[in-house]
Amino acid sequence: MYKLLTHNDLDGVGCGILAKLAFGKQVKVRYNSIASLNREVEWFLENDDKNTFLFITDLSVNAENEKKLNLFYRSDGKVQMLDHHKTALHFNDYEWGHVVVEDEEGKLTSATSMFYDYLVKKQLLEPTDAIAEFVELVRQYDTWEWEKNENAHAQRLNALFYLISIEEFEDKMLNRLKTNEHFSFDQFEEKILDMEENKIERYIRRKRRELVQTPVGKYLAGIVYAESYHSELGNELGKEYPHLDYIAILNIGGKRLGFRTIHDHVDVSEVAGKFGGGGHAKASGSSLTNEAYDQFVFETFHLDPLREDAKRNRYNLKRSSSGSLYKNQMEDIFFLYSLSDHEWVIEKNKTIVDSKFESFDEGENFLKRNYAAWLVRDDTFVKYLMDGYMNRVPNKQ
Ligand SMILES: [Mn+2]
Repeated sequence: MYKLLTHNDLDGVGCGILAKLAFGKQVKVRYNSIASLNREVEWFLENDDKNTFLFITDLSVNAENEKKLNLFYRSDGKVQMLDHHKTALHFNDYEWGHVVVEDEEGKLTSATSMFYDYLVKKQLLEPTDAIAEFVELVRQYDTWEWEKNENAHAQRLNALFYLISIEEFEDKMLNRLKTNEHFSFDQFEEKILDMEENKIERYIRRKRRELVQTPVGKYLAGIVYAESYHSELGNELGKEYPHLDYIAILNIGGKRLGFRTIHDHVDVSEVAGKFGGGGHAKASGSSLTNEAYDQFVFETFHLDPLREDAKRNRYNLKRSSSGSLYKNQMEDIFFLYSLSDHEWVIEKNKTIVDSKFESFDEGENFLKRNYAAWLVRDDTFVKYLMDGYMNRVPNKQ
């Protein structure tokens, strides 16, 4: 018999699906949160048949269970742990531990991709195109590579995973991987995934109008309240407002705080660490502690949301040779234009600002970080130019 204890996210369940493909009825799979794994391991060591082969994937045990598992292994127990989290690397000190964050070719690993390689190498699973394609989608999702590769399939696989129960997802995938030559979604799935995507889009559009910005420590944070779709929301808002260092997503009911960034110069696991949380460089989270509440909720509640740049302009455009016009909440007017290729300047209320900028983007970044300014609509722009023109014509009074 085999037993698999694994994570309850897509990557963890991917391992469960592979285990069932390889061992069929010979494996018991239990999906766990980070917190429940240690209880399951203790139960296994106390109650399970000593001949059962234990796999642990995508999660790591606490120090106490680490010792117990090692004793179990040294007294001929069979255990194999496979993980890809940086924080688990010390398990490589054990013969039964195998932790790889990045493989020899420089490719980021996931638990599912590692478990697949393991099962194929041990000849416990016959490799097929369909399984390999499924494994790759899970890997891309879990490592965020799908984003860089714009692999919508990987994102949709994860969306499907959260739309149905784990059991239903398992059944669907097992059937598909056993019979199909290639991995794909069926028509019904495509339909509900389209509907889900539209729903997320509307949700994000609404949330975009609620975002406030504020400096927190050395960073400029965007803050938004949301209960769902955190990774999509964090990603979209991050791209929409690249002048923000990261997006903080507050779930007041759940007393949780999520952090997302699209920037390489920001490590949000560090930001979360300040509030007792953690995670990855691009995505992290923490509890909404009193300190976090003061910083992100109390201090920012009075702020007006960021205004979006005008989107349907024909004249007041970014990077335009005739300049781009911005405004802020205080009704200050900013005109950003270039003197030459690498020299951009800003006039604030018709007075030139001291700084010079190498590019349009640098100038706009300055405007948005310091003044939360937005690109105004064409009518305001035209009026601004007309006024400027009238002032320069002496006889027109
Ligand atoms: Mn994982």
